[in-house]
Amino acid sequence: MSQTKSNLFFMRQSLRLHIVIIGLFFTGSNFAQPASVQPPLPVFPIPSAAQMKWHKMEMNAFIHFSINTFTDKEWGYGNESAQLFNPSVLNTEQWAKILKETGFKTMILTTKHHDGFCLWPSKYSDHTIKNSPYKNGKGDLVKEASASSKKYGLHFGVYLSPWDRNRADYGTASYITYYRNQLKELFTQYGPIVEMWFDGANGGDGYYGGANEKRKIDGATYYDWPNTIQLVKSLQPNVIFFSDAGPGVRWVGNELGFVNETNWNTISTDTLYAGKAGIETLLGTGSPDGNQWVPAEVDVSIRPGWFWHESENDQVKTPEQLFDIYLTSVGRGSTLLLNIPPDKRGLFHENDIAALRGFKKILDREFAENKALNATATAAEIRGRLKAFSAKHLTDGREDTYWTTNDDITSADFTIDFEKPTPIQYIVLQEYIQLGQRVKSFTAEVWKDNTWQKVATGTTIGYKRILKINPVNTSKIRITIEDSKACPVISNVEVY
Ligand code: FUL
Repeated sequence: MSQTKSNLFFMRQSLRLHIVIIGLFFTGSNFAQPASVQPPLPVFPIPSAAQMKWHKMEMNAFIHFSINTFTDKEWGYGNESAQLFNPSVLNTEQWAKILKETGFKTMILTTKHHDGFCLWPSKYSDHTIKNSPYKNGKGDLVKEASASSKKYGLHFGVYLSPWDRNRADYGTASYITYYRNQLKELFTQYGPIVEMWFDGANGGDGYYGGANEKRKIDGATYYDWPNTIQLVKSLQPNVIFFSDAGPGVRWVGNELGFVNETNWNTISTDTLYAGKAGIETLLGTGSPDGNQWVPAEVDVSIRPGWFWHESENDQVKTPEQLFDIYLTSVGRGSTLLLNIPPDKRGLFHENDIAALRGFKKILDREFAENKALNATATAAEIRGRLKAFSAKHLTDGREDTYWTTNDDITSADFTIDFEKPTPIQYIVLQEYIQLGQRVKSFTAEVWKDNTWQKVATGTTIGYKRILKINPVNTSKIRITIEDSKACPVISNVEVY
């Protein structure tokens, strides 16, 4: 081939390649749009990488286990003898194995509850497991729990109660140093910790080293959280902090297993602090104009109490109740933190195990086959008419793709076509929250009797929204985003 000919050949080839690329990018009919259309700009605030990881966990487990397990109490006074802590056949592998099997991603352990007893041999206290009969004082339950979590592929988290009814110096500055020293131990000796639970509870009275009195602290200032958080972050930068006010995740405002149907991951934390009166409602909804990304975590116990009590063995939530809780937590865009308290033996009780397994069975049954996967999805509004933003990404089963519209659109719909009548009962929607939470209201319709029939209306979507509708046979569904803070960005739709 001569030089000129070969140049021509390459030019032609390159032109062809460009046409193919441009063709791949544009959806058929509107070939004339500019190729410069960019993804939508984020609507701030947006989740951090660690928060994003937390959203994807969906179900985590809380383990309340301590001296209260042996005294049949919910809140120990702080004067309990360490000798009382004596589980007979404790096995953290049993906990981890069951949690893994039933779909949980993290184990968060109460390393010290309000009574002050430490489940690890802290060198800063005598009120610890080292003065208990467990393993003749040689045991370290934080170590065992973190090792079992690792073995079964679970993340590990810790709860360390700021309120300490055992310590003589609770309420003074030296207690804050003590608390921080304990955090240093936890965050340097037990591997990666994904979540740190700062409990805002403070009931006032306690043993306090023998003072037996009522002590109230100023929840807004006493703990000096910014510096405590800084300290922990310097040891493990990716840890998510739970407290009423975050900054990683916020309390949901109740312990009943639900977040509000309108659930914004955004909230302004400037005026929030753990224990502040009357903030429950706000915590349950968040606010659309909040200046921080602090999603709500739904903490609830599988039993009436947080700790195990023999008298509650027959009050374990049923698999159906747990599934309802799943729908009002994960199904409303939050993460579920379900507490399963081991019994005096140091094992999950048989009734709790049966409930967890039953719950998992319901999940597997109800969400057995995603009928929307790879189904035809269409939308009139597509950002720049580009394939990169087309409706097909709603059903491609990928987390990193999405359907979105031009910037000036805040109301738009899309349709998912199953091609033949299909029985459905659940519609799952997910926003691409990496670009911010946007949707304010939407409706869902099904095609029935040759017309669109409304089956659900909703407000926020967020990380995930599961709509449970009356079972219906339909060949297609239509979702209309009625209102949105900015152009909607939807990453996933599933139908069961
Ligand atoms: C509350 C505590 O007072 C309960 O005992 C329990 O630990 C729960 C998760 O948080 O504030």
